[in-house]
Amino acid sequence: MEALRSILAEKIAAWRTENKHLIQTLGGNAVSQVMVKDLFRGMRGVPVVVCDTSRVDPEAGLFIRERPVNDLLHCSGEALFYLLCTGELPEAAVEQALREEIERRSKLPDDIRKGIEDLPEDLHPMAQLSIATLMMQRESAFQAAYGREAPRSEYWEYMLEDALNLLARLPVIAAGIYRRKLRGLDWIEPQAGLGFSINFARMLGLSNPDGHFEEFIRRFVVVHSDHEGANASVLTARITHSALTDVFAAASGAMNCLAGHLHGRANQESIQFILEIEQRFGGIPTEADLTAFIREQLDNKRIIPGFGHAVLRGPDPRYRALSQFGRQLCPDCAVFAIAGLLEKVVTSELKSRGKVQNPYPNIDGISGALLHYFGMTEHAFYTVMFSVAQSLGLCAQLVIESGLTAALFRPRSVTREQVRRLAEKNS
Ligand code: NMX
Ligand code: MLT
Repeated sequence: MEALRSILAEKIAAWRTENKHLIQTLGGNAVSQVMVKDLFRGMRGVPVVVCDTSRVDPEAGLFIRERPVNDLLHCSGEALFYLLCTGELPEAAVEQALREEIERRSKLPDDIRKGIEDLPEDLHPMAQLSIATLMMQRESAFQAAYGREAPRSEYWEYMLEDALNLLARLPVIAAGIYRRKLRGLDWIEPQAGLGFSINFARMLGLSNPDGHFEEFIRRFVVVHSDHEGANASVLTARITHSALTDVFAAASGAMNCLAGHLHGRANQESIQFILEIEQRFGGIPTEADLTAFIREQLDNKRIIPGFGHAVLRGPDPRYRALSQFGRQLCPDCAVFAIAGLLEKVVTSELKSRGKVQNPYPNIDGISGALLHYFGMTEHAFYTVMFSVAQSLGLCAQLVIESGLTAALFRPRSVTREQVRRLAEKNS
């Protein structure tokens, strides 16, 4: 922790200087143009925030601190968090110290545990996660520091404090929701020495044949940890934080957005779609039957969950990472086989129709098939899995951002009439 804090102090000082210089020397230059269509299409492609933790190349996919995501699949959650924050992988002793620091914080306060116990069972697990996360606000170090008028330049240190508490407790909370609310079983307490990903896997309490479930969760966490700063949920967190709120409020906001059908909830919908296919065809369909079914769905304007992307234009390397893992582990299991068949059929169908900008499966088109294979049959929980992993990148971005710009996010809206006038003037 001390190592992370001191390297962050150095880096944040250097990044502040770099930002100042960029604004002084190039502050008046354009980096992009906003077209009329962008205003009506979710600002696709328009840069709105700065983020160094990761970058998404439309063709090659995700790079975490300039390293291809699939080169990092072996990483622990702690090593990844350190990398996201600082740009460097930690030495073994530093990684261990960070793990121990996070483990020390993992005991869930009784009020939060009770709060989770009292949540209604029929509330979507993402709503439960968001509520439990927001409940942690009561102990926010950032809010306490703000209350005693700590200098603004120190805010990031309190955000880091809150971030470490969130990272320590979110896997416990998520696993508690899974066990208590979805399965009616007891909590499994965190165990020292295992680290973020493996502890999370263990607390879910699913079987772990030959260590494969834990190995899967390690990879799952890496591939879901970050996807630049402007995906809908992380941008929600950054906007929320920009009004000077804490990590818990920002993360809770991100969860509400990630729970959306077009975003993280696509993993839940993808497995439900796969099971619908399995049931309809009484097993794995032939390619011809599946093609006919997909054509019918697309003709009826159905969105195929787990396909397409707002930024990626080539295949998603995160999909490849998980599907390779599944190919080694369970090539013949029905859900995995149907996911593979869908990749072939849906991609070809979407390509031939020419409307979709990315015809390939995304991460959500495979992660659920593997969770299902491992016995997690409560599909509504899948987005929670995404959210726990995403907390690594989200926390890193919020800590860094609170040390740098920390400007209130406030772009402009324009009336339809202003759009018309401005666009005509600029034609
Ligand atoms: N199935 C059918 N039609 C699609 C799909 C799909 N999977 N993806 C895009 N389209 C349609 C889209 O509705 C649009 O039609 P229209 O012009 O009639 O409105 C057209 O293709 C062009 O869309 P794009 O510009 O390619 O995609 P856009 O940037 O608007 O949306 C997504 C990106 C991800 C929202 C969209 O591809 C989608 O809805 N996919 C399914 C949901 C999903 O898998 N989301 C997870 C994304 C990753 N994540 O983890 O968050
Ligand atoms: C993803 O992980 O693919 C997302 O968070 C969606 C995006 O990048 O827009």
